[in-house]
Amino acid sequence: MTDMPYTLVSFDICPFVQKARILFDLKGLTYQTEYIDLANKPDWYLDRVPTGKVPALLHGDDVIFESNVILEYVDETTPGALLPQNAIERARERAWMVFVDDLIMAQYRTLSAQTWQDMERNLETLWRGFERLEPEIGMRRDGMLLLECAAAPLFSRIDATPLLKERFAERFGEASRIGGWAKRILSSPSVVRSLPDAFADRLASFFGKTAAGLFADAEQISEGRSAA
Ligand SMILES: N[C@@H](CCC(=O)N[C@@H](CS)C(=O)NCC(=O)O)C(=O)O
Repeated sequence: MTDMPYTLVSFDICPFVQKARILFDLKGLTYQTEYIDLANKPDWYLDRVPTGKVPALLHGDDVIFESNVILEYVDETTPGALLPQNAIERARERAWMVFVDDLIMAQYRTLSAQTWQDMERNLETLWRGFERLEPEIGMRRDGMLLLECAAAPLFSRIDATPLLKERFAERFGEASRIGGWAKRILSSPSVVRSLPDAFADRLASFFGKTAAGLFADAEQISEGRSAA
């Protein structure tokens, strides 16, 4: 089963795709990437993937969709399981992965906010989510497990967005659990390799036109603040 080639259907800056890229790298698995245009999805994709979203994993005749399901499938069918053996620990890991998905969506709304107020509201949702995560992080062992793969896209985007980076450092110093966790995740070579070239520029050009000053220079940011 595992000797069949994998194809990951992708969009270059999709956070959900990034999770799968990290896991493939952690496990030393090779795979092909097929990019599709999300604004004009090919018929073959819409026929095979009911949600029409990326990522999807093509493996032999099978199509696996939903990033968390892809992570579990790859983890289960390849050596070196990352998901815990114990049922309750496995359930906790899965539950927090779903929780983190909601934070990815809050971050997307932050980056695509049309107004400063909207940006602030969604950023607060993201920060509160991190605060809820803190006790769980305190109980985790070191290393990259599936929750770290799932959360990494949040920290990659904070790190690549000057305003979010500054705000994150103000709210969660490196001495905090979340700050330390972020640092550990961002320093994983698999996370570094999961990003497309010129990621920060790519992100800025994708969101730049709509983000409420997030990618603008300092002067525009302070104008945004006073207008809020
Ligand atoms: N719950 C899905 C979310 C995937 C998702 O929202 N992907 C976005 C790109 S980052 C997408 O395909 N958007 C296009 C669309 O919704 O039609 C997962 O975890 O795989």
